[in-house]
Amino acid sequence: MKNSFQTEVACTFTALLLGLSAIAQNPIIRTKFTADPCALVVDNTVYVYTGHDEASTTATDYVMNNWHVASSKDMVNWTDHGQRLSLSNFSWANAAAFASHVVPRNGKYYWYTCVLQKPQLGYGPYFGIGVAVADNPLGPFIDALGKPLIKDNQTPDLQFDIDPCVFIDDDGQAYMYWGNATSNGPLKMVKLKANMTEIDGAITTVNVPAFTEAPYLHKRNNMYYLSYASGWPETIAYATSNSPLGPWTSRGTLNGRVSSETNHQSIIDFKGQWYFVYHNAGLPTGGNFRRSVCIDYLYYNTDGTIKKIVQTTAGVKPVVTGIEESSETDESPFSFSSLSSEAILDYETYDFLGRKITEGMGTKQKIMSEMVQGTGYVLRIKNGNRSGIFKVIKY
Ligand code: FUB
Repeated sequence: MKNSFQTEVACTFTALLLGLSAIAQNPIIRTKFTADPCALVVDNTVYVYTGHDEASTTATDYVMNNWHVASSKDMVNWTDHGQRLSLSNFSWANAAAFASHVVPRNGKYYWYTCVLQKPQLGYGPYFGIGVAVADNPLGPFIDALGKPLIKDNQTPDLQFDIDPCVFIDDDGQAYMYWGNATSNGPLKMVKLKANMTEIDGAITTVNVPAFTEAPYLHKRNNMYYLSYASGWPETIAYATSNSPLGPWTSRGTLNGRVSSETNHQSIIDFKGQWYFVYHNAGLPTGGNFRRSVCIDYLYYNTDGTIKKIVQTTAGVKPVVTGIEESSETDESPFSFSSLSSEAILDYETYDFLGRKITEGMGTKQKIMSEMVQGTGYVLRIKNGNRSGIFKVIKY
């Protein structure tokens, strides 16, 4: 029989465990094994497109036959939309539904994949890159070409044409990056035509140190960031440039080792906060071929470089599900929603009867976190050239 001290310890321990499990958001998908995330923001929703690890606990290689999608409006509550694309969508595919990337253009969604090609088709013995297209983020997706966009034999110095990432610059030019270091394979890049299903010009080689696979390009404040899996076991390294064509300045490690040998990232800005979406082997019975998608915060230094990712099991906090905003005065030189997430604001909030509710200093995220969902506020930002009065409704 327990004495009262033992009972108290047991209760405290149980409460601690409940508390920990309540805040552990990583991995974000727990009902299956998912890998190689590509995150995409569409309006108020984040979609995460993943590969699907189906290998058994004793497997010594990947078993990947299809790709899945999950979505969230707050980065914490995820809806699993299940399988949305599979090897069977590509008549020329043989096996290995490896990493993929989705990009929207002209009201359509283009899902770039890499798969082993059927050898009898003469495209080369290894991987090709395919593209499927749909009218909305969840599909149905169909093979846009009926053949690879990039065939293995188009890149004699690259054995594994895998891990496509497509980036569309502000001027509308699309670029695709892909590659894998097997047999010293390099990182490749080619421009895409506006139809997103044809290459535009020659395939070139991109020079970055210790490239392994998983290139990902994003842009912030006119700086281009090329992150990629590096070394083995992999870390995520990154380089910066003032052009998507380079030259690239190496910036070191962005994400250290994870619990799987592979490391694969996607980087998004959702409602003014940057996120690092990646995979590890964090689920029970997880491993190198049984991976799981996680999300942690990504922060920039003032010089535009990125702070090393802090991997957590707690994950990220829920974001407000949306704001509606209207400017109340002509003195507002900016919109509240367009403010950078790092800007420190001196602010006051009032209800619509003019009664002050809160005041303080902090980021947009701090202000929004103090607002009750579904409520309207008058927000007065007081600092200098960022002063303005807004009507903000959190919904
Ligand atoms: O998931 C299969 C392969 O593992 C991907 O294509 C690579 O990026 C690595 O994560």
